[in-house]
Amino acid sequence: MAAQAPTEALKELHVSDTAKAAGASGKPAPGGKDDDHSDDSEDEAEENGAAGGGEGAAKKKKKRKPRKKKKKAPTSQTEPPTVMISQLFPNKTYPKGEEVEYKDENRARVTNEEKRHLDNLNSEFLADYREAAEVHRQVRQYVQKSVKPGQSLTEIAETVENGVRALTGHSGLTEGDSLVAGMGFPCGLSLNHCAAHYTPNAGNKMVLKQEDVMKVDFGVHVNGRIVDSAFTMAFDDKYNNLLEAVKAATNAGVREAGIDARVGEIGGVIQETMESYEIELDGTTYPIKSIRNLTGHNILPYSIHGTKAVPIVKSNDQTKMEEGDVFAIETFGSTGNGYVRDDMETSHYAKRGDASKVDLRLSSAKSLLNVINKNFGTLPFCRRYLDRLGQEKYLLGLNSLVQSGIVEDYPPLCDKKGSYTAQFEHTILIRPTVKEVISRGDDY
Ligand code: HZT
Ligand code: MN
Ligand code: MN
Repeated sequence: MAAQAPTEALKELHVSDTAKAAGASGKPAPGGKDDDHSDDSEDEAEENGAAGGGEGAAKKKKKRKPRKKKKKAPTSQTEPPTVMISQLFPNKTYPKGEEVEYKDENRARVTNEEKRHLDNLNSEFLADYREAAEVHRQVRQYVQKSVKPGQSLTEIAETVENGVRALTGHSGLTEGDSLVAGMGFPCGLSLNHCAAHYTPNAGNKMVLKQEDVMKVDFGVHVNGRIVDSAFTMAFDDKYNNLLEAVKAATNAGVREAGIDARVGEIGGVIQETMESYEIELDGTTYPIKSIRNLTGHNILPYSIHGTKAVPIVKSNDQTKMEEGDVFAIETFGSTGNGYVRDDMETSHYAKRGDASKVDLRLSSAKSLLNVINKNFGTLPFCRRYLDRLGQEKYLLGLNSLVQSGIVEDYPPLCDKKGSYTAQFEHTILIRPTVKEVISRGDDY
């Protein structure tokens, strides 16, 4: 049962179109900027009375107090996105994801009243996941509309990150603020043969090209509830089959997921779907392979991956999905080897959840660990996030934390040079009564 796309529901709330939205007045969103002057014409029309005022009518022009302008709360999103989602959806009633009934009888527990009751008790964190998912949809909608070849990867990453910070209402510039809500992990912008975990470090001058295939993978969290979702952008139709294969494979994985589903079997269905596609590029036909050493994963509060993996090739892994689990279902297709290795400079890092207390000798490592604890906890971060907090010359300390096993590095993962990779990813909640594809949108 397909639910309405949440962004469609949002449109119904809008009183103005997107062009007007750019000038919508309202209180400045904390962490977002306010368009203070663009709505004046509308306000004036209201205050002066749009009708009447004909020739000869005694015009008593109401004097407007120059300092106190009555401002309405914004009712629609701007471009670029700046309006907090909590302002667009009052009372914490955020759009649901796609709710899917469980397939098999033993996975369907819709008749159990007790289960329903239990599920309702979870509405607190459900609202957090739904808010994070709506932030993801609105930010990616703007990315899909506005990102063009010629832009730098830094500019694209900042578009995503500024959007997420504004829409969650947390700039992350004061101590502890990014732990309340904001980026769930850095915005990955991996090109062509690189599949994952590439984001520019400071000084990176890479520019997106017309022929590039870009994976846009970012996380949004609200109170530690992380929505992990990704899509692939290409500007040349010749890549259509690659993108379609991976989109279909991810949807197959989402379809197969459920209470008691075995992850190894899900991998088999994903692989079957993926590898039923091929692609012709400049006269050569390539099979599309599932990247066999990449997987989906479960998600825990403030922890982007738990211990459960969801393979994207057939496997003997008998691990079952369980009620209450949250999974990132992600699949990667490739025209190359279907196997990735670490390549290029690392940008992504995260403090390990099981990090034992080590007596650090290096003072730069000690002070950097304090910054990490206060700002990210166990949430992944990238070097640019340290730069924006004013940190300098932290590389020695950072490498030392990696060497000590306190911080894990996540280098970019790339297939063979000259190949192309694509990715689509959704976060799903294995609720007792239904599976909720929390990040589903009208785009993918
Ligand atoms: C690690 C670091 C990050 C998790 C998957 C992923 C992006 O490849 C178990 C299975 C963000 C995410 C992750 F900064 N990784 N999803 N989206 N990357 S993973 C992994 O390391 S661990 C897969
Ligand atoms: Mn992801
Ligand atoms: Mn993921």
